[in-house]
Amino acid sequence: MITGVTGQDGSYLSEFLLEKGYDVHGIIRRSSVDYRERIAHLEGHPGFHLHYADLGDSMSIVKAVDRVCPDEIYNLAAQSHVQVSFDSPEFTADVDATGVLRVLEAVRACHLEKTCRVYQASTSELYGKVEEVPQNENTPFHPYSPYAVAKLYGYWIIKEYREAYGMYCCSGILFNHESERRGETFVTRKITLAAARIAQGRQDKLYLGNLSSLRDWGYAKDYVECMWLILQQEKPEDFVIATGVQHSVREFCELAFKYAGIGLRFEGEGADEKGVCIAGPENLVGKVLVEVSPDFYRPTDVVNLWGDPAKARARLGWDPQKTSFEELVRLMVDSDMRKVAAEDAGERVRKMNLAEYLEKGIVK
Ligand code: NAP
Ligand code: F7E
Repeated sequence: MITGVTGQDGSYLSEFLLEKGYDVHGIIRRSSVDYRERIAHLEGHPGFHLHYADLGDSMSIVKAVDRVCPDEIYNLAAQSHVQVSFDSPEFTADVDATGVLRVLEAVRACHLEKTCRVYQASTSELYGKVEEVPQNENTPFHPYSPYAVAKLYGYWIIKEYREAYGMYCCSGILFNHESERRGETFVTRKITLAAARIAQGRQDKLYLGNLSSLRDWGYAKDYVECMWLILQQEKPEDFVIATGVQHSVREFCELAFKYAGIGLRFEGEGADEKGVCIAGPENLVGKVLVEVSPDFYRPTDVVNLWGDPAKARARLGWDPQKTSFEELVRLMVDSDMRKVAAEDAGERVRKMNLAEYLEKGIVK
């Protein structure tokens, strides 16, 4: 069972488990618009099933767990946007903290605590205002946003149920992982989409917040394998999952624009820093393409995340360098270049259709 199946990780994990021959039961919540594009290609697969439930509604979770009787639960559902957690702290706490408790209690209510293993999507945000660099499983936590504080509860309640009830439940402390399916308001995807749009003349400028923030960015497709590996160990334990390589938002931006065919040079400091086009299409050279907008600053920002994946490498046999930073940026930019080009083609078709409809008097 996967909660958060419609999200970036849920969609990759579903593919991974289906390939292993699992029956996958995904939890979805009702929405007035269709947000299932990440899993649309899986619907209809004989091993793929969907159930309505909500992490804020304990009865719905109990009913889903009772119906499915899962061997493994991957609890990926969350309000996962750190900046949004400052605007909706209570909702974030309900889903990201109490939601974890609801999943654990559902397992107990269905008497599955001896047979059902639970994976909890913990996060490097727990290290927050970091107390050491790089961070490993023994680094003290210092959460620095409502999101991180909620996730800290999730981490501890998983540990508590492991010790109190002997349940096989553990946390993967995952550092940032990105992909072509990353939500469009996370910084990496915001950058790759903007680079593709600017390169194709569809956007003038990109506004970002803290360019100096440092992250350890990996590829989501590589990370879902670790979620599974963590649940296959003899004893339940927590693991840090990271690449062990750190880059700034500024570096991500330079590389993404380079892969989109645009040379960028950053000039100035703080809120006055700007990314100027120094190479690429003639009409762009000399123009400011990236600017800082304090709207994207956070009340407290986590600025130095760098993971030490030694335990995962040694104990899970996992390769943290499977996809390099350069490959990650390249595949995200390539995907967005195609996406933006397809949007163009779609718009051309719509315009052609409109012209035809106008001609035939179907629309006025
Ligand atoms: P994501 O793309 O934002 O997906 C979040 C998922 O949670 C979506 O399927 C969403 O459903 C679902 N969800 C939200 N609120 C819910 C609720 N009340 N009830 C049921 N489902 C709900 O996140 P992601 O990047 O895949 O991350 C997966 C998990 O890993 C999250 O818990 C996140 O906090 C954690 N994490 C992520 C990273 C990262 O870098 N990606 C790193 C560390 C930890 P809708 O589609 O309906 O909104
Ligand atoms: O920000 C800075 C921002 O929103 C990264 C989630 O998956 O990973 C993710 O959380 C950094 C921050 O991810 C913009 O201030 C600058 O320092 O892409 P992000 P995040 O906050 O690290 C962790 C591990 C999770 O667990 C979360 O679920 O980039 N930044 N300018 C910006 N960030 C955004 N979003 N937008 C900007 O314009």
